[in-house]
Amino acid sequence: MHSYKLIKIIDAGKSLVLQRTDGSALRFHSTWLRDNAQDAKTRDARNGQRLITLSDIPINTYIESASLDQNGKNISLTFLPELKKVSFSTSWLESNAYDTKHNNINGWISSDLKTWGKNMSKNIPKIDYKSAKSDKTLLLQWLRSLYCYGFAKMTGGKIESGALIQVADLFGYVRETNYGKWFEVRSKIDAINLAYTNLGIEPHTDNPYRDPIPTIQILYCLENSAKGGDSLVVDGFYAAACLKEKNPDYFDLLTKYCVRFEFKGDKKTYLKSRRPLIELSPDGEIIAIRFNNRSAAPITDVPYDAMEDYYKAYRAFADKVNDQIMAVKFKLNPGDCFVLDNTRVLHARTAYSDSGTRWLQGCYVDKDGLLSKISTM
Ligand code: NM2
Ligand code: OGA
Ligand code: ZN
Repeated sequence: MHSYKLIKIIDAGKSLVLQRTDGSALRFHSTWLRDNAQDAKTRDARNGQRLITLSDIPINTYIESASLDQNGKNISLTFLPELKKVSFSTSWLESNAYDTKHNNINGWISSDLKTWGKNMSKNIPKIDYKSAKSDKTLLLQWLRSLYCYGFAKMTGGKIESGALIQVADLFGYVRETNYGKWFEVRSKIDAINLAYTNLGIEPHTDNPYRDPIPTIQILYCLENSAKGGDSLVVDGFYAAACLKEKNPDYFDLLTKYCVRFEFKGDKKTYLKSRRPLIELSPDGEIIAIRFNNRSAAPITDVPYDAMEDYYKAYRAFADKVNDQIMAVKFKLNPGDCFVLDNTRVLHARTAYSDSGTRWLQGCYVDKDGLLSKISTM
């Protein structure tokens, strides 16, 4: 926390400088300050929602006078032509400052997240269902890990159909899709999706053909006596970061061009999307990975002259994602489940035998609910 000693109006009232005791400073524009005023006429005190619109702020708004109180904790401003008086705490200004270093190198990852490879096998974030239900502190810790690593396990849940919904209820709301509120993952004759066979499935994210994609996935085990059928998870952000490190040109290609994903299920289902394999925000943050060989449609968004390199990049990323060193592997027991951030973490399973049984149930949950739960707990 910095301390503040001086406030100065510059640019004929169009901006304000807040001078720190250490010599550094933060600048704010008059329009920005006016728009973010926190008085009862500008913001609703109960829900924090803004009561004014931009057109309520005069286009020529400027700061006529500014003062900092004795202990440097609050500033008071007067805006003209409204003749509006507004105050801010310097701590609020500091935590909302934008006159700071901006990170806009392509491929940065939020500092809230920790990336991982196989080494995470020894300390997978874990909780048992009973503690999650009864101990708020442990639940919060587990939810934070789920957010930070994009993956966490839960053990000791009920061994009954639909129990996964009780896990979803701990932190969010189920996203219903054409697969239902939840879906049965077991080997079926005439499977409408390869997930419903006993074939191995390489690391993938679910439903990239959907827009928006499902953000959280729960895979819950009810039976697992078959031979094989191990589960694997891979941190897609880490895989992308490794690719960028080793071959930045490949990384750029996968972020720059869209691919198409498609899925035709039953007669009523034909889903399509167009997005890059590695999605960046406009300022270069890695925000989502989409990777699913089974539902990738022909690539038509890469120009002829770039296609050969694009495939090289795609292959390099696939090799990374399939590299043993990336994967955390485990076998689920009945009553166990894992939860993952489907915008980031890929999952896979090894093939399994016809002898014995394997029965998982899966569902999707929205990630905004998880973040809201963490913020309000
Ligand atoms: N299931 C299990 O995205 C996919 O098509 C993977 C999804 C069918 C809901 C499988
Ligand atoms: C899925 C899937 C993995 C498994 O249902 O989406 O990838 O372990 N299943 O069966
Ligand atoms: Zn899947």
